[in-house]
Amino acid sequence: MNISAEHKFDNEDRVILVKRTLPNSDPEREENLFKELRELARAAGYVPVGELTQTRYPDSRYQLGRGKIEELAELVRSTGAEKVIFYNKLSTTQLFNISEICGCQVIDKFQLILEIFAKRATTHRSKLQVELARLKYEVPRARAIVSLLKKEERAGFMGLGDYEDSYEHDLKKRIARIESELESAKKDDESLRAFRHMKGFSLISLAGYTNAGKSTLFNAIVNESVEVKDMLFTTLVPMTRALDLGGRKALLTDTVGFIEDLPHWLVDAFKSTLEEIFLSDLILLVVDASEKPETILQKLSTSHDTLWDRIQGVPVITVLNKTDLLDKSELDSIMEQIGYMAPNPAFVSAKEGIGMTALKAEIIRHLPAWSFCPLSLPNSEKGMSLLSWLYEEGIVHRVEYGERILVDYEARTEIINRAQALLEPRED
Ligand SMILES: Nc1nc2c(ncn2[C@@H]2O[C@H](COP(=O)(O)OP(=O)(O)OP(=O)(O)O)[C@@H](O)[C@H]2O)c(=O)[nH]1
Ligand SMILES: [Mg+2]
Repeated sequence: MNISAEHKFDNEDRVILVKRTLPNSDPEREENLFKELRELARAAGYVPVGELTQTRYPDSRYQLGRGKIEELAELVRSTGAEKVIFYNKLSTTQLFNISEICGCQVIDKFQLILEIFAKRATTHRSKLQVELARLKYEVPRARAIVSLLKKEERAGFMGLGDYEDSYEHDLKKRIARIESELESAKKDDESLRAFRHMKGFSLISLAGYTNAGKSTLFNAIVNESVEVKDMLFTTLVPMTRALDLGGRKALLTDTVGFIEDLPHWLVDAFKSTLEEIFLSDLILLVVDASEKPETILQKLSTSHDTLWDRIQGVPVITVLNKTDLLDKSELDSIMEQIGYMAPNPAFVSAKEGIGMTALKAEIIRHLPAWSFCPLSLPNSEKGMSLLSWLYEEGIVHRVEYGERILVDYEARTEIINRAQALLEPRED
């Protein structure tokens, strides 16, 4: 595998990917699951330098057979890998034994997913949620780790009984603290959205499965657009760029990819990393058009299920990406099969920059309409609170305090309509 020029990871740790497969399992499905592991490792910023699989029932001490583990240890040595990533869930005993033999850190798929979420969590709330999932994953292991160390009679672990209690106690205390912090964190994120709207930005996010090409499309759109220099946003949310789209200011955000078959304890953390999407004015749902139509359909349907209950009224543009890998008749055949779920998709190749002009026009067309309007508010406590709401939702160009408060105001049309409706009874 070429690990030189084309990869630009911020992590670059070399890893070995490992999967144990049950006898009699479907080889095509197994290959897809391994592919998913490669994509997850890539998404976390790792560079896979070796792969190992074995077909057998799980071994309670090593997950794989003892001989295979020796082979893995040799592979770690010869490639200089810094970490081993197992597709299979590992017990604490297995983690401990394998890392002893391989002489490096060992993690399983769930810890890998947690690492990805931790990297992608942008809001305070989503960071807390990811940390919470991590601590909860740790609790059942805490006791096991301590008893393993005891059994091995590690030096330096005197008074382990106390240590055991305090470690678990400490984890539980941290969990309780985060849970209570989460209660109040919601407000911060909502005020972040208000703050962006206040400066006249519409919020656009890129959603879709891992490997669909969201980040490539993100870069393609940024390259094709004029960037609005706004350091503040870039600092607040690293995966966000401020753009000028045909005179309209927008914040484009790349998000973490959807992942299939998440265990229930990871779902809250996952959804919290999607918070950016739920706060958006427009969603670009990116789909890899080079996959089989059945796969595309199934991914579209899972994406809709994930998004639907939280995004009522928010327009979604389905973007069929990687069209450079297909010819016209293949595209037609895909559309025949998936057209009912994505009636008017944008066809692009983010990599080749094809279809970008049409996509941009489509984006601009779907941005929530803004309008300009002079408003006259009563100069009272009620008027002042209405004014502060106006500040949150749009741009106050001019404000003049007199018998009434006169405001030159620009905002989403929906906000102007609401403001006018609130003012009407007082106009009589
Ligand atoms: N042929 C082709 N490959 C593409 C295109 N867009 C992206 N890719 C490739 O698809 C792979 C995944 O692209 P990314 O942009 O990293 O995908 P992503 O959706 O951001 O993935 P995650 O961040 O892991 O969720 C990369 O190898 C890209 O080079 C395209 O239009 N055509
Ligand atoms: Mg990406």
